[in-house]
Amino acid sequence: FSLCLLTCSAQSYAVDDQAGLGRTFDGVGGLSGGGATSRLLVNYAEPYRSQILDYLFKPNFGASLQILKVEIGGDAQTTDGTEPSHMHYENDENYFRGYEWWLMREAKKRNPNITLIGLPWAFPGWIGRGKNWPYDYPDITASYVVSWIIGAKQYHNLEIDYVGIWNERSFNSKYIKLLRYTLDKNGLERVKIIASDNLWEPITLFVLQDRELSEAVDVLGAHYPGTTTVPEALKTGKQLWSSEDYSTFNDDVGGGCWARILNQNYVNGQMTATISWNLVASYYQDLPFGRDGLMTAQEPWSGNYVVESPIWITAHTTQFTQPGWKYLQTVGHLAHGGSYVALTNQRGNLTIVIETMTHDHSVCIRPPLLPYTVTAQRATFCLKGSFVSTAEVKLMITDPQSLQSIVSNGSFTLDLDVDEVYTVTTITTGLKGNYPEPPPSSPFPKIYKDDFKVQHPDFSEAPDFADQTGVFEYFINETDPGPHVYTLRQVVTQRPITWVADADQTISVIGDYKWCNVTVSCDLYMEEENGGGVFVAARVDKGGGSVRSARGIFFWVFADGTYKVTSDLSGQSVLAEGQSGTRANIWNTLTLSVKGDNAFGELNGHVLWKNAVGLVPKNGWAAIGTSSFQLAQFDNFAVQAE
Ligand code: 147
Repeated sequence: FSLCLLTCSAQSYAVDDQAGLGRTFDGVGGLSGGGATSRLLVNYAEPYRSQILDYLFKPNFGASLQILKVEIGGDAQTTDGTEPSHMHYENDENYFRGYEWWLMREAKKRNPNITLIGLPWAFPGWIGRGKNWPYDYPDITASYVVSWIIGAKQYHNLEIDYVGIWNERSFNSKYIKLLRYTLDKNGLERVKIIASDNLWEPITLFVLQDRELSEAVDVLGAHYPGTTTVPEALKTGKQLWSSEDYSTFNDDVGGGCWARILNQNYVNGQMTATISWNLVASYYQDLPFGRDGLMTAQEPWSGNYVVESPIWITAHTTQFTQPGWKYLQTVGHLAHGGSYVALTNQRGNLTIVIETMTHDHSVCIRPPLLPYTVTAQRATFCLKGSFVSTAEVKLMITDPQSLQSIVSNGSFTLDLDVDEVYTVTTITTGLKGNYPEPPPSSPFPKIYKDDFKVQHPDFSEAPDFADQTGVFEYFINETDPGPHVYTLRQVVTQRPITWVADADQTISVIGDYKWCNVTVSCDLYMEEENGGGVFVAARVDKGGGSVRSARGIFFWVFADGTYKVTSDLSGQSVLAEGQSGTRANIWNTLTLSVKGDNAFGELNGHVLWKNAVGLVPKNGWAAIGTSSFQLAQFDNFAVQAE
């Protein structure tokens, strides 16, 4: 080794397994949900939809993700919308709602080895028997979650590998043990439990103090850990994961954030998996956390999507490793800033990932990043232990075409620039996948119609509607004699166990946030005689966690024979009101026309009110909804925007 020792002057780093190896690598992943972050993806036409999925999941092509984590829909608002539960009601079970099943199947199709994780953010109201809390009846909650796992296998042949507790909310030891017991009782011993998808504490203390809890929990998952862990977490001996991270605008700085944490979550925090919130930014960009995904696919109407830098940052690790590989103990920081990790499959393959991200080029949304400096530097890596004989180490610097053998005399030297990622590996299958440019970006169509007449819809939700409270599903009125056999129906009848403050009304938004002058019309059918109420709206200015305070122009009719025009979803700021003669169990057509400071509303073709617009937002989405958690149907939705 004398030659190497000679070369290993100044800044040199050993790549060595003589003292044993480090932890087992569990993978890099993306998170769909928490919530509704893939909503618009499903409405892309082929071939674009498959191309997007290839960039995310296809091995040796793009991000080549090793983990897919999804939300177990709970009928409630969970950041960018609601996701439907497989059990809206206690006696209801349906494993074909929403798009997470489909997404998991598509991921598995491309990578049969991908690790699948499910985690609830919210639960349907019946789980808490009316209380906004999932742990009073832990047996109900456990069987509800296990049903989802059984349904995944039974209806989609999907084996869920890990399940979580309650995203960023309280955990409960009794519930976690019961969940373990219920899994085992159903033959799901192989399904592992992650806890608690929040901070390192207090779950770590609970695990250290409770033997039975410790036996139930397989992985400690922390969110946005800022690349560090706590000594107690290490003491548990559990795998440590950053089970949600990133959430940063996906420009080059977002890519820098992702590169830095992918390496340093292990270097600083011994974390062996990192999962990006979110997988793909497929929700209206004006909803919260616009474009915080590994790539952007938010225009199904145009087919445009953008493969952003985090995709290629991910590839630097995922295309040259597999879950089950071991980190080496010889990982760390570089002398002039940046970090390196090394992984091996213990059968001769070696991958080294080096990142040199500067502070300003790698700030993540959270936590705050203390100042530090990185400068260009020369680094020599000395191969030792079983890697001495690793003759063929190839170098990849962003562009895999530059593959070349760089090792000589058991070491290699790189001149590292700043804000770069370098992969040095024995793996030769890496590829920068590529499809022809997708169609150019264009705004949501100004004229849009949906009669919801689909006999066998692929998805339970109508294209481009983004539910913000409640769940709107395709529905078939078997007995309807007339034109309303195929409708869209709001189906959440009880306030869910919420994750954020859902509205007291239900609402689904659609269209272009920039819309100002617009006519929205829809046929509406109240199923509730007492307290029934439905609306169409324009210029709706908010969704996500602040949906309760959404403003706009809301035109309501009620089953008690009245109508109302309000500038808010909560119905407090009344612009006009009066008699409409409307009642439940018949269809009414509402038309809302807004132009500048003028507006008018029609009921069944007759003007009911006009010029009632006070202080309302200048622009926003179109929307439909109900005045409370109640059943109601919608048909022949139409928008015409200027
Ligand atoms: C996370 C949620 O788990 C995701 O569903 C999504 O909302 C994501 C958006 O960034 O954020 O929740 C967090 C919210 C706040 C903090 C951390 C995570 N925080 O303030 O540290």
